[in-house]
Amino acid sequence: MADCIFCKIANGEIPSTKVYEDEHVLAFRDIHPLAPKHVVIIPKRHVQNLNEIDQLTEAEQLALLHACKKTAALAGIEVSGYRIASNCGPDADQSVQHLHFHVLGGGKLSVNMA
Ligand code: DGP
Repeated sequence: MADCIFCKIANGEIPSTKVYEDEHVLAFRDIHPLAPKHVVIIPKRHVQNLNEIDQLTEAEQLALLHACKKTAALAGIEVSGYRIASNCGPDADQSVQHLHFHVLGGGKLSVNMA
């Protein structure tokens, strides 16, 4: 998508601090962290949000799920704990219209984070 920030991050047009990458997904540090460790995981191919996840292949969907676990391990929070969140649509205040999962951890999380 031409003017999608996360597509630009996925193809290297906008720099990011990469945490994890495979052929289907990219995980990078959130620019406005809401927790001591805050990483965003995206599919490299554009879909708007979870409502469109069927447009991704099963391999891409599985890669997203596995990236959650791998990202938590790489961030060093797999034992202390973490939260996965995905804002979908207006009532959830989804601000970037490219499917993404927030990985939050590194300290006690409040209920309204992400
Ligand atoms: P959401 O509200 O769920 O759509 O979250 C979008 C997140 O994306 C938000 O926490 C900030 C982050 N974000 C937006 N633009 C950029 C960017 O250019 N770089 C990085 N690293 N993160 C961004």
